[in-house]
Amino acid sequence: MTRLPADAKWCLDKDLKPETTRRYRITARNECFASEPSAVAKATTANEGRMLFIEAEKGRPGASWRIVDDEDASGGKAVQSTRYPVSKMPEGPKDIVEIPFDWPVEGHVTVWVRAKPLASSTSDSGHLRSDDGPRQFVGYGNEPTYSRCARTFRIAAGRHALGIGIREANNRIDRVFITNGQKAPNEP
Ligand SMILES: [Ca+2]
Repeated sequence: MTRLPADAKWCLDKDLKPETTRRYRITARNECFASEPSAVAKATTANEGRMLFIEAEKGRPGASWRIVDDEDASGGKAVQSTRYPVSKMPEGPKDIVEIPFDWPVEGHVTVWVRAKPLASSTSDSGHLRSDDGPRQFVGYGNEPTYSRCARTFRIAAGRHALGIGIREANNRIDRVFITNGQKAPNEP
């Protein structure tokens, strides 16, 4: 039971779990009497979503990538592209960092890639794909600092492989964040 001031226009119910429906009824009271409870009002907290962080250097980098030390990267390491250019998602595995992951439910997932171009115009893009799906262009920002870009895929439940492809040399991929929720990652 929550008591509110007479002029209250709202009541915030904090610290609830995601995807939980709560039901509320309102009773107005004065010093002597209480009204009948109102009809039930329902509210459901948002789907926070599943979240998965994977270090790019823990994936399977093809021969056109190398693992580099980077103090700005999560885990102190990233993968850096070395081959330039390819205009399409490469056919073979050498130009791809393959990142396997398990996903328990069918549906849309947003994949956030934390990446850094070492030069603003010649290393600021790449490719991303899910399993054997179509490649998607990803821009890695204009500054030589880490930022995140996102693409959305629809996947089945089960084992998957995210493919990060080379489009330009000398960009660094630090980490990926996979979620079916609405939230962007709140950590590197
Ligand atoms: Ca990393």
